[in-house]
Amino acid sequence: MYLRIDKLQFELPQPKERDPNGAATVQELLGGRFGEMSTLMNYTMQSFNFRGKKPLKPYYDLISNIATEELGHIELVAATINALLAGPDTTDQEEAADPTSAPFAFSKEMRNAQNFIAGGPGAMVQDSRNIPWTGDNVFSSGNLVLDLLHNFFLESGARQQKLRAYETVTDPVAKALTGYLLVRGGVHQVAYAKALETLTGVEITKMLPVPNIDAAKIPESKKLMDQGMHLKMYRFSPSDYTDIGKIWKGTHPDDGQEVYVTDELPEGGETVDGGHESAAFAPEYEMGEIIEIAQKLHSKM
Ligand code: MN3
Repeated sequence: MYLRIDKLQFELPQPKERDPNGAATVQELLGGRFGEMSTLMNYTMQSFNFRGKKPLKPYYDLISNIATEELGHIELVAATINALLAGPDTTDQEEAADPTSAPFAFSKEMRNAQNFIAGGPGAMVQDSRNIPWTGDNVFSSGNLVLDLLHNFFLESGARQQKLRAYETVTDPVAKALTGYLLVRGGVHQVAYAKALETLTGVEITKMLPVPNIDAAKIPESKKLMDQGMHLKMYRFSPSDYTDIGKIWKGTHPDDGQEVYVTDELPEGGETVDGGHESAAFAPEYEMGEIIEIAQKLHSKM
């Protein structure tokens, strides 16, 4: 079962301006083949299907625990897309409330009009071509070595695409997100390499860094690496998945520093509130009326 904490794993800056095409690029990191939906559902399904949870506990613990972190990553990516779709609150309320005006007219020129028409605006479970994420992106073979090899490849491809997304986006919120995900994805990539080494003896970490990204050259990533963010594996459970440290140990192949497991949760940041879009009837009723209804419900309890 899952517990849920109403925070983002990482504090995102405020967006500078509404940037729906930037949001369309970031959609690749949510619903693309190498996006966070894919890492989440691959590791989740592999953990559900895992054979030999007791004898192979360190591997089961590792895959399950990383799956939980990925759940927080889709939350972060969705928050970034929402921040880019909304921008700072500059809506002309009078124009927005007038149903004969066209406050969303600008979205006709945007790559993903569905973010507005279906989302109100909001993140969609789609890639940067607006194609929905599919379960075909999940590989769960029942063969542990093959699954781990797939996961190492998935994280490697994901890092490549995160870097390209970083090179595409301009808003600070999208830069911060991609910088963060590059560092955390790097942890997962190294973890699967270490897991494969313990099982097969093949020195997979010698293939790193692949792709050859020096994350320390990316300011948003470097700031986090200076804090040791690339060295720690969070244990997302109060008392379970205790054997991840049997794999996540030794040195980091990039800089030789000791890696470690921590029971402290990420400091995190506030969730993003999309606010009220009168033009989209989202949420229905005026915000003031909704607050009034909520207060009435609250006083009855
Ligand atoms: Mn991830």
